[in-house]
Amino acid sequence: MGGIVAQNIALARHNEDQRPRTLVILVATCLVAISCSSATPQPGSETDSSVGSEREFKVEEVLSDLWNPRGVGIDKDGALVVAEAGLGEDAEEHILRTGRVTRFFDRNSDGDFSDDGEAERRLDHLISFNSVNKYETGRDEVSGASDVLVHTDGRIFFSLDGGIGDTGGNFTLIELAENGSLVREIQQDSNMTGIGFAPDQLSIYATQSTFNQLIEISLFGHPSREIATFDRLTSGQQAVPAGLGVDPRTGDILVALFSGVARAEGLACRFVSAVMCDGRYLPLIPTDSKIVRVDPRTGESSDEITGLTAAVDVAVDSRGNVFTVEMAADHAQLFHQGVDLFSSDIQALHGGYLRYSGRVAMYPSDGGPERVLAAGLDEPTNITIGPDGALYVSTGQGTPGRPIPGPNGRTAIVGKIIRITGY
Ligand SMILES: [Ca+2]
Ligand SMILES: [Ca+2]
Repeated sequence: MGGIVAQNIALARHNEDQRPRTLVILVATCLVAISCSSATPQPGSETDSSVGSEREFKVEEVLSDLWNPRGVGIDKDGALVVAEAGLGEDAEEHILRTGRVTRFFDRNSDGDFSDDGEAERRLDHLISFNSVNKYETGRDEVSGASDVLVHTDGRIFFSLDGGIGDTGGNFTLIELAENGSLVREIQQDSNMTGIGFAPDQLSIYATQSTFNQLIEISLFGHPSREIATFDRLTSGQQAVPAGLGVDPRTGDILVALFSGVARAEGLACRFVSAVMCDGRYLPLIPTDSKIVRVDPRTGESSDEITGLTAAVDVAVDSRGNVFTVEMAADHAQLFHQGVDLFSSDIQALHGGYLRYSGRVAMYPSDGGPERVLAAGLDEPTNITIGPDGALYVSTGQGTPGRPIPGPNGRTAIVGKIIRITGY
């Protein structure tokens, strides 16, 4: 891990002339946040008979074998519009790039989206890269297509993280017509890990994880507006806003602050041995992550849910219930530099974050206790609430097919979307 620290510092210095020194480290961390993952569906840790008693509490897989599914939008027909960040191949050639946007429609109404003719590609060959070597993080984190929104008029918006190269960053909000044809690309200064419509759908809120900011993007060509810049967290690390959700009752924006790397000193050392409290970088401090509530008019923010670990997304339903996604419970087994994640004889390592330790929790609007709806998920990254209250969660962040330790021994990364109903 000391090596990673040194490399992070070296890279940060290398980039000093272009951007703030913290940027590279931040980027690395947010990429993690952006990613999605695969999960093995399993029952939630509790069943609740007092709520929704007419429906059975269910956690089921509705899509599998995806390449880093991230944002999910739902159109007026109930189809899922899914952004996949891709394989992380970092291809120069357009044709070799693997990010994509696909509409999945349950034509035969059997409850899944994986029958013949149910997938319609909207866009492919989108840029896809892995930060493990690009940003020298040692973590298997794929970036590219990030979050998706479907407007009530059918238009699709999605954010695309093209990464930071020698000539600067390449970050775009892309608008597609209902039929999938490209309408326009709106360039931004930073990645847009999470996006959400303002209640009137005339603008889009976006989290810029590399800048620790929340912004509002005009859909009428006006300049973007900064709503808030987030302070550092408990252990002195950057906030790194990841996903967001708009509260349909109030218009407030709830933002998941994933948290960035921290220096091993003071409070940051409470989960490491004394000998490791030597100023090195710690990729993740458990319980430092949180959800904040932001008033989009004033930019004022307040803590909504604290004590989380790697909170990567948040959503609010029409009754004010809040749902959170935590990507992993800790960091684990970073890769050495130059690792080939596609190699067939690569060891089964966690490779950045503890696999199968993500979870989805509900915080009832009546102030009742937290309810864990799904645990042991493999690096989940996004949550979307369907019109019927179904929760769609993207899982399986990382290089598809890479061997990893699973709950029952060696397994491989598979991108999936699970649905949680009857909670
Ligand atoms: Ca089907
Ligand atoms: Ca989301």
